[in-house]
Amino acid sequence: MNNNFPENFLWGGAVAANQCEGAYLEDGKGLNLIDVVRHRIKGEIDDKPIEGMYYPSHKAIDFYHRFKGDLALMAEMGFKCFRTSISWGRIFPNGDETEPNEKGLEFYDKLFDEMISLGMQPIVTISHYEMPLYLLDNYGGWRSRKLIDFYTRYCEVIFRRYKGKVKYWITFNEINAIHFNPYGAGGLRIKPDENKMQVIYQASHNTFVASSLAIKLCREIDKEAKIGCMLALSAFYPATCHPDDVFETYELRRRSLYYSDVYMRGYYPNYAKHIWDELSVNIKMEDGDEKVIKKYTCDFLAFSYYKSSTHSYGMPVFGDTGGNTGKPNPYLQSTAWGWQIDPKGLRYVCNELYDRYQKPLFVAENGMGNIDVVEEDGSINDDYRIDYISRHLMALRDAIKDGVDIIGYTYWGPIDIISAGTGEIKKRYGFIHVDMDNDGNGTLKRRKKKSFYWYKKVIESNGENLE
Ligand code: BGP
Repeated sequence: MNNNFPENFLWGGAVAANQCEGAYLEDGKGLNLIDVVRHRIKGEIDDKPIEGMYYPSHKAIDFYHRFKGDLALMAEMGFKCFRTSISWGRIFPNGDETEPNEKGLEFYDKLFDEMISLGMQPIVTISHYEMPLYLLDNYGGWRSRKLIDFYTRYCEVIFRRYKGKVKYWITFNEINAIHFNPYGAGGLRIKPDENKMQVIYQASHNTFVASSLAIKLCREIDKEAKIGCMLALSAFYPATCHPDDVFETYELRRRSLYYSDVYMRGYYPNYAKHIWDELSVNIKMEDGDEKVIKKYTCDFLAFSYYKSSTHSYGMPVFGDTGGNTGKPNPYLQSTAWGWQIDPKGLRYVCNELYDRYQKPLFVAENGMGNIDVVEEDGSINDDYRIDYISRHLMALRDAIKDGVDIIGYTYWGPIDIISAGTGEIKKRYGFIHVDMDNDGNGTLKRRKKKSFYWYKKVIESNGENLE
């Protein structure tokens, strides 16, 4: 078979600071919004950490202290890149200071230097479901325009500091997830008597301006670096061919593409006004906002792809990222967490996005969360994960043959980490197992799974060997 992955294809894996680092108050770090979340799926969010309660992010998998060993394992698999995020609260503990925390900056110097010495390109998300808790408590998160100044100050500091080391930046993780995860993606606590959509769309506008100003800074500071956005863009299908299902699915899909349309094209799409009117949203813009958004668009579009969902007419929820809003797809199987496994959907989405923007795409997340069993001899035979990735990579190869420009693939969770959606570690994605349970007990010992050896071969063969 012909090898259709480009020569410099960026093979690797992706994690996020708040899901792996731990060391939640070390070296001057301030509390992050996730540091007061106990069990994410039950929505147990405290005002501040309560003594005796378990908060998964506090220790996570202790990547902060173990990153050298962990990165050595990634290098053993042959990673060409490693995607992680900077914890904003390590650099600006409260978020509104004028001077950064040197110790926090030093940590990422060490981390990026280590990656580079191992031959891995750092791909860095500036805000991955986090901000200093102080910004949420005192400014209301992204509902406040003041965040634009704090965020761009933070960007300027990290762009200057890591110039030449980081060549790929991502401004926000899954920014469209602000609709189903307003707390994590937008730092928003929405009161029951507020127009939720008003808050979300205004906060989104503030992030658009912030992102464009970050792109401006990045281009001024480091001409070599590329900077992009990142969206949750799993596939979204009508549950039937009934025209009502088809059209409403299309409309709901545009609630996500709204974000990439602004980021990639530099202006609000024609259908935006219709959405705002329908939801009684009135966006407050300042002079110059539209100009900035227009002038500084993204170099590439990164996205996460895990599954596909279906939608039936009349189910009024935010669709493509929040799960099925139609009947389960009878042609697909699901993971233990109910995520419908759909490799062809990845090819579909790659084509959909490339047709629309004609700019390079980056598959920044794709992976399978499952319960893994450690056998008596210590082995972990995760054939289901190998099968999942293998089929998704074949679909990606097909998308490349279709003519789509794809620059990289970072498998989500190359090492077991805390789940963003549920706070569990039992939902494991890794090629590397971490000995820890949902309550934080365990030795944290790292162990290679069968998929570790398999992914190594994939990279070695530049995607030729996918069986
Ligand atoms: C994405 C997030 C990640 C992540 C992944 C898997 O939405 O960007 O942070 O964890 O999904 O989700 P989960 O951890 O809920 O299984």
